[in-house]
Amino acid sequence: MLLLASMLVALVLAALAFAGSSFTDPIGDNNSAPDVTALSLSESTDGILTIAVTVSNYQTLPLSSWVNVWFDLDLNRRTGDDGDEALVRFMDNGGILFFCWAGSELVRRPATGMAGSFTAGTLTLTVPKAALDNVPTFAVLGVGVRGQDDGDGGELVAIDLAPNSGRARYAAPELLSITDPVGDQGGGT
Ligand SMILES: [Ca+2]
Ligand SMILES: [Ca+2]
Repeated sequence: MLLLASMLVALVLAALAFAGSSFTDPIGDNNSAPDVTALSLSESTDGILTIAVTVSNYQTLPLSSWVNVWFDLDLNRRTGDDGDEALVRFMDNGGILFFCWAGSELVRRPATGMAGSFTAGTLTLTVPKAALDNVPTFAVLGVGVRGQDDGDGGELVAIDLAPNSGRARYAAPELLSITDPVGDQGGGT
């Protein structure tokens, strides 16, 4: 396992090194976070939330990037992890990680019933409302994240927040739709 892990790290580092020395990359921006430009959230009558996050700078998620969707389920910034009680994370490999507040920290839970895909610059996530305690009103934050494997769970390199500050409030069954500026993602070129 250790050997496999170190081989993977070596592969990732090699990929990063290669990307960093490439001048033919048409995107040309190897450290940029996904530049979020829109986030929407709607709900179907069968209790499924559909969340769409549009990104301007990537058609597919590059290695070591992910999208976090944070939920402040009690509309209280003083409770939860920096205010939030749930986190749905869509990974560069298409996987979904789900975390819930357990009184003192976020803990990972099965992403039961959740699905996601990132195509043509848009992430579409479906999340059963039951996973969010069926609360009718909550606040949401979408974050495009670029990370780097530091051998200890990764570190953040750059992020882009939508909305830029605070959270966007959702009240069922209204459609929530917000926009975020183009080109305000962090990360060097
Ligand atoms: Ca943006
Ligand atoms: Ca809270």
